[in-house]
Amino acid sequence: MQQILKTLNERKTRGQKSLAVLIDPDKVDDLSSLTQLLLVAKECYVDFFFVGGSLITNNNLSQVVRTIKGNTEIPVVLFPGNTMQIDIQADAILFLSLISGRNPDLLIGQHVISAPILKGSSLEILPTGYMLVNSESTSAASYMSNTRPIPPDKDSVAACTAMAGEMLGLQLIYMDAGSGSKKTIPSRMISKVRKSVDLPLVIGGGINSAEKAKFALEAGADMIVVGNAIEKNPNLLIEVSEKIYDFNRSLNVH
Ligand code: 1GP
Repeated sequence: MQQILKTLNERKTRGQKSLAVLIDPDKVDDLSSLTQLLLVAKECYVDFFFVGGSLITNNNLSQVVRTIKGNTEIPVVLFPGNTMQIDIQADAILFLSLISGRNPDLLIGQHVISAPILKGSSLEILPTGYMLVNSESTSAASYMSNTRPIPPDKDSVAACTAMAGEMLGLQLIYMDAGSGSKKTIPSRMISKVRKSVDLPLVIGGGINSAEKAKFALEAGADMIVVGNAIEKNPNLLIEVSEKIYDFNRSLNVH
């Protein structure tokens, strides 16, 4: 059953915002700091954990997923950098089609490889139009994907890309400035994409303050993803989740 997708669509209809915390297994050096973060997350309004990264050089994806599942009820969504980042203990997987790029392997190739494993699993599949937006063509995601991101001033390109993704049947649009990016996705571009498609819109990359989270939410993000900055400052999780809470409280749906 497409429970997460259903939830996201219902929330979008109500204008309710969601927060996803990204855990990059490559940056989890010791599980005690992860457990600490999970304690904070349980007290905050965290809706999802995204787990994944451009490159996982250690072997602890499975352990990270198990630790989250063992300590919280918050759903775990895989955000895989490649087909090796599949763990069936998770609840769902972003089945990413990198529609901002022109690398066939990331538009269909990796999907073919992972399809039989995913089909045989109980993971909820979330078909996602993934769009990299960045002025630096040297971000880890751009380099690893061998694609050029959409330039941040090309709002129409972003809107048409999202529209095409929607027409192809994708169920979510995820616009990402890249982990740790100095610049977030411009509000103007978020608004333009928001007006162009009816799908839930996920925004991430470089959100390192409550203020930036607020801008993305006001511009039309249904969900924001915060990773890098929380690794550096776990208190930020409290501040960002308060912004989500404020938004949702004004709708009377928190
Ligand atoms: C990166 O969108 C995610 O793919 C989150 O970005 O790590 O910069 O928060 P940050």
